[in-house]
Amino acid sequence: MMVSYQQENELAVITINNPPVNALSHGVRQGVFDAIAKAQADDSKAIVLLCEGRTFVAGADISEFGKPMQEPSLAQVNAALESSSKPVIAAIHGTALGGGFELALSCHYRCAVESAAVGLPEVNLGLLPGAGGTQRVPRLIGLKAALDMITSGQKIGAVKATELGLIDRVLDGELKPAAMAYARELLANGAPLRRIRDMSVPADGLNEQALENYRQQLNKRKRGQEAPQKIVDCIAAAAGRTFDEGLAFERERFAECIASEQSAALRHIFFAERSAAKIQGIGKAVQPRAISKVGIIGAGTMGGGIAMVFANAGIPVTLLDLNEEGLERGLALIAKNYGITVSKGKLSEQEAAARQARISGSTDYESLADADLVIEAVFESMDVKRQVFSKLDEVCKPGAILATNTSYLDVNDIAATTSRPQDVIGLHFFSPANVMRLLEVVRADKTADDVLATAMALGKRIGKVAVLAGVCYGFIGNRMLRQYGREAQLCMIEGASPEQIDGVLTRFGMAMGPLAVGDLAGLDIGYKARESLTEEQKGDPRTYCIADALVEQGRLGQKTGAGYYRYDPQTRARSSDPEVLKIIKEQAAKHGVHQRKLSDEEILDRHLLALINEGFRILEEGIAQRSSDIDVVYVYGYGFPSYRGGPMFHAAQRGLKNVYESILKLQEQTGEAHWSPAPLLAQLVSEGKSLQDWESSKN
Ligand code: 3H9
Repeated sequence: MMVSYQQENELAVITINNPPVNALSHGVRQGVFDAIAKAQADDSKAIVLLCEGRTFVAGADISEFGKPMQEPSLAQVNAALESSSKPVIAAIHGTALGGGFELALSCHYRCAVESAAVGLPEVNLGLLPGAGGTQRVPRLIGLKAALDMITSGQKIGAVKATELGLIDRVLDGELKPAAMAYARELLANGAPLRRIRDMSVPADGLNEQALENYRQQLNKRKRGQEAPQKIVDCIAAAAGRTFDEGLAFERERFAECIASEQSAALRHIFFAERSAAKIQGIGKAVQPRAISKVGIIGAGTMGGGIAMVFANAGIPVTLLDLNEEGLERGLALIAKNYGITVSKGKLSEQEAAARQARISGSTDYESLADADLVIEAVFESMDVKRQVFSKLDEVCKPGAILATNTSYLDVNDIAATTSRPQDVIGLHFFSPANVMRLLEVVRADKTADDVLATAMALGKRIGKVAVLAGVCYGFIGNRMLRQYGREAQLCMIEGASPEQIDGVLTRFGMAMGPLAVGDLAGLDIGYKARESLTEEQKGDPRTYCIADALVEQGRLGQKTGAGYYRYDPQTRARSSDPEVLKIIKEQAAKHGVHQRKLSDEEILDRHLLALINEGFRILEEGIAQRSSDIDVVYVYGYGFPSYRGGPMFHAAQRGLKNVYESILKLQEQTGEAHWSPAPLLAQLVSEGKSLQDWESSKN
């Protein structure tokens, strides 16, 4: 039974129990609807609505979206709650999210334990609150606060929510007894039926112009996304229309969102993120190892960032660098970063100090003897890594997990330098490590199952999205990035400017264009890496000659004020540079490339198809467990627009046949070997199968 009903003296209690998150599946909606009807007929005087398990209702059941809706709808349930002739009190613990919070808003009073939070996160799924949220919230807290809450999708803690007026009472003590006492208090005081639908929107001075400004800001913050603008439309409707008209307007906008490709993509990413945490063949029986002390080797930007990630999650860290000065610099940078967060008002001074205190510096490997996990983040050289791992093998306690943060090197080779390859794993963080959400967990041939299980659980604990990858050059993300970067270079030498290429890709929704990213990272990195390669290993000179020419003229990117672009020394504002176009032309002439005008469509297609084709190879080779994992890597690590669902989802939406034929066409036009379609893609197209068909037949 998903919903139970009991009468306890003058109070009726409706309890929802639909693990894991009490989503509003059909059974829950029906159960609450029936219970409300029952409560109208008995001699109870007030109704308390609460949930079993870890949380109040976390929203509509997302897995039911796209299927025919079975009545009663959430709107019908909410109307029944709000029309109840007896006061209904929602009692919240955990999180009341989306439809769950809308359910609570249809009650006459809301109380919550202090640790609870409420929110309307629909925007993260390309949706808007579709069961009255956009109409009831402004009536409670005003238009401006409603806009901020609903367009951000952020959760609001119980205390703050009470200050705002979203919750009426923060409860002391255990949920149910405290909520019952609150209900009895309301009864004793003759509290009225407080129906939000009957309230008017408080005036908060938000006029047409302010609304327009808000829209423009949103356009920047949520570039390319449809749902945020529709949320503004709905909230404006709350001010200008009757409650019922507003509800009808909201319902129509919700229907548009749910049918949109953007929402389908964002829902795909929601479930993709959750399935990424699961490793095929490793069940719940495999217990993760306990991690309560972590060592990090290398106090550079990466090591320092990783140290902050653990300190932020409450885990003590020893940051080791053999170079005393390097260590001091690293610790000072960490202190500076915390200082910046405090000055932005995002962290209290006290909390920042507590986090910083969790990081201690050391120059002695012996200080890692009792660490449960050590992550190496030193210079990307196999010799250096080998030295580090043999040292770790000497000093670390048995059972400690030894991880490398390498981006490209072979984790099997690194593991082989130790006497315990089963404990060695890749943990590939992305820069800046304390900001980027992706964590590639690299499984070497001998990595033990419980080490993998630990890495996935740890990923969640430190707020990262962990994705499993196999060993190959560049793992999932950087291996695909290489193909993408190649197209950026080729498009340039063939005649596209950096602005055109970056413009096309940012309009598609990428967080940054590939050349702006190059300037940010520093063009010298690739240059130095190429220095140690043979001509053959470097590959086609057309794919790096422009970058090399820029570096040789001292244009290393943002840090030298010039790279593919020129940067203002004060503001860092970017502008195009005719000098770069000259360099590109020279290189084209030198390599016998005939320059022409490239269309935006061609540029976009070549970049996306390069990613997708490599994605299929990665999938077929088993480097990624599933296509949705590749999407998660690209969305969380490489700025691919989440509202397009990642490269593989995008490929499926475009149609595999179309993708295949477009790649074939490029192969015919260019004669380039890199445009040979991935065998798996060719196979699926010839068999008329989808990625899903292939994945389910494999499992
Ligand atoms: C909405 O409400 C629309 C309405 O306005 C209008 C309707 C007309 N449905 O995240 P976890 C599953 S839109 C179905 O690992 P946590 C999840 O897939 C919705 N399933 O746990 C996972 O399954 P599995 C607005 C859901 O403790 C399991 O539950 N609400 C839903 O880290 C555990 O999830 C939201 O957007 C769902 N709504 O975090 C809230 N939610 O074990 C979405 C979760 O098979 N949910 N599952 O992998 C969340 O943000 C987090 O799940 C939550 C718990 C914070 C609740």
